[in-house]
Amino acid sequence: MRALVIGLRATGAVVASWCRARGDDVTVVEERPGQPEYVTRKAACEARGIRVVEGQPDWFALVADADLVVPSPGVRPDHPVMVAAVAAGVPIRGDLDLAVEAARVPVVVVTGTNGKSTVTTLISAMLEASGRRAPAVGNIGRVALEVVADDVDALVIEASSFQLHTVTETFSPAVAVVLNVAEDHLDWHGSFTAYAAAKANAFRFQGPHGAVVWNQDDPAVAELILTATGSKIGFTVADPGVGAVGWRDDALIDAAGRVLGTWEGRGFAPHERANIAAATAAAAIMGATERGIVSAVTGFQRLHHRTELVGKAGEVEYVDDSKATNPHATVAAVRGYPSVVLLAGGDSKGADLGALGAVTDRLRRVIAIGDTPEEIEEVFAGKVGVTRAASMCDAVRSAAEAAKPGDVVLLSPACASFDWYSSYAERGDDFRTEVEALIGTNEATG
Ligand code: UMA
Ligand code: ADP
Repeated sequence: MRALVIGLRATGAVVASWCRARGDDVTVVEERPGQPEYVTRKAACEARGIRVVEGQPDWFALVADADLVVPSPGVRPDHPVMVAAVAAGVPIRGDLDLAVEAARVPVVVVTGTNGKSTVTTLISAMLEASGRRAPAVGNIGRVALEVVADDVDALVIEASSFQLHTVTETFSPAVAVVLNVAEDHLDWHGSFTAYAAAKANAFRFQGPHGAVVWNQDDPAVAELILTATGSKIGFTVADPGVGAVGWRDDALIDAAGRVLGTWEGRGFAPHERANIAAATAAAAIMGATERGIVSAVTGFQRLHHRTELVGKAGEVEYVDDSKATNPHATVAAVRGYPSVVLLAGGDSKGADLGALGAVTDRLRRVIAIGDTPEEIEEVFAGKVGVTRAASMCDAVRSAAEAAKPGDVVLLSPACASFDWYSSYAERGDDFRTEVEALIGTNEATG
């Protein structure tokens, strides 16, 4: 097999070595050499007999010499290599497609616009607490192919829409979890229909033996799973019907109608209840014990940059939700608090920020960050006052001035960070730094 791998970063490096190890003749192309640790990755590839091509090659010639094209997740569908492969009839398979086929243990695939990392982590924790080795891999950070040969009992894979775009009919996870579907990555997929279709690939090839865990509270998910061929297990933040997982007040109810546990006073936000119910449904199908599930829910911690408390001054809390890179995530975050000063804005990736209008009743003021504050001003015109910020320092100071006792100052931008930062993590770290500078590190939490 002659494999053509595109991109030499986290995914490309693992895919190229994996293909080489099974005996493929491998070429890997990196269009932007010079990324951190690129030289090391290139040397490791060449030491294994992998050919490395840099810059802009003749894509049609490379594809003509290939039996398989494996793009990194970031390679767009309209990239010349994709166009050339489709034209030449050369199969395109993403890293997750190869990993799920190669896996020797049952696989859970978690997808959705928001909550993937949280739910992937929770399912893994529930299974591990039940005595099963079930690492969390995929878009969450660890390339799935790197662990397919490990001695584990299950794989819990976070799948992005980019990765699901490039799967084929062998992609048949035991469980597919569909958390929610809302506008995101439209600049990449071209339309909401194409984005939703990529999400549906999580269960598209499952057949009758697979199971789909789906969000009963999300009409877009309900519509999407109409085409699912496996069994369907719903989850909800409300009292579940027969066969679904949900909540009765603070009690988590399993698909058999039993109370698994009660978390009174824990203050889970509505979207966290959804995430916990989804993870419970998936973990139970995979053989998690009731004790394992309960112990993981009790130990649940918000992940870094996901509605994470970073400071408190007087009666005002400062919360970092920098991972909210689309309006759906920001709406969920705001609904977790009664009164919010919101820091929002950045690169909207083609999404309609108008969805933020759904939470105006909880917003005391909005501080617009990023290069396109006019997009934020337009959403809230005549509803909530907006202050433009020239920097994160400026934004945090304006937010502190606007906040009243009991308010939450929430960084939940609804946008990608790339106009001001290199990543959402850098944006969240900058917010924390500015909060600490403002209120003093002694009072900052975390
Ligand atoms: N490249 C090209 N040509 C292209 C596109 C990329 O040569 O057309 C090169 C880049 O220069 C880079 C390499 O390909 O050197 C690949 O970079 P990449 O960022 O696409 O991918 P990886 O480093 O392999 O990381 C990917 C995911 N990145 C993306 O989806 C953009 C990581 O998710 C993931 O953790 C990792 O695989 C392991 O599975 C990141 C992400 O931002 C965290 N995901 C998006 C999200 O969560 O919203 C989807
Ligand atoms: P993903 O991996 O899909 O990006 P994360 O768990 O990293 O999901 O959370 C991303 C953002 O979405 C965070 O801002 C978080 O507060 C928010 N979020 C988490 N779960 C949900 C959910 N079920 N619905 C809406 N927003 C959510």
